[in-house]
Amino acid sequence: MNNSDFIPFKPLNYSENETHTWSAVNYEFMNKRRSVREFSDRPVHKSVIENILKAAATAPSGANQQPWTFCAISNPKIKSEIRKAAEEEEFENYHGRMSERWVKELEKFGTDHIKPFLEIAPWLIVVFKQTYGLENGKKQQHYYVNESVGLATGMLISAIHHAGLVALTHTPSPLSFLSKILKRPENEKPFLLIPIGYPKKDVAVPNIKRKALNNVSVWFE
Ligand code: IYR
Repeated sequence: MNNSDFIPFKPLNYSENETHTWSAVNYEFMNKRRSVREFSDRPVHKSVIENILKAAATAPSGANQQPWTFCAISNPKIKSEIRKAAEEEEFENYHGRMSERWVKELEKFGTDHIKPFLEIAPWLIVVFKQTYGLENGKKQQHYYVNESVGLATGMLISAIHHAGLVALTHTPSPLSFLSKILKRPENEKPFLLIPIGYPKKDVAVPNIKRKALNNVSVWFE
């Protein structure tokens, strides 16, 4: 390998027992994460959001290009604008753009086109994918953009859960209104809209089950 700058990697060096314990502890912890649609308006300090975004931005990415931009919004006027635009799109979705079957499948989640959480949650994070780079005004090809940004978003929702907060990976569609409201450059496309905060007191979540391991894995030993 030429022109490489390598540094020592510091492994965690767990014992077999520790590896087992931590894998189990983490599973129990991750299994407590749920998407929440009703938020408290309790504020979350900016430093918490900064830490969460720093954690997300440690995700692996194609050629380490880190092709993501996270917009963190607490400004009430911008949140209202986003809510208004999202509800306009979602109205069309629930009244014709989604198939009847799709709307029926969503019934168990109790969703509709009205999205108060976009104003109530103290923070909205909009994840943008950079379809290409624009450093020093020069276009740079990006690789595996969806995979990279999907990984970063997974780590983002895990970081939110670690902080004891809740989130919704929200998908108003199409998302292009976010580029306009947030005035993002042409190389960035909106990927997901994620309200973050504390859950509303005594909030209930749909009684859904995770698929069993043997339904989601195939083993070749
Ligand atoms: N984007 C709409 C509809 C929706 C679609 C799916 I698939 C969901 O899992 C949940 C909602 C909305 O946000 O209401």
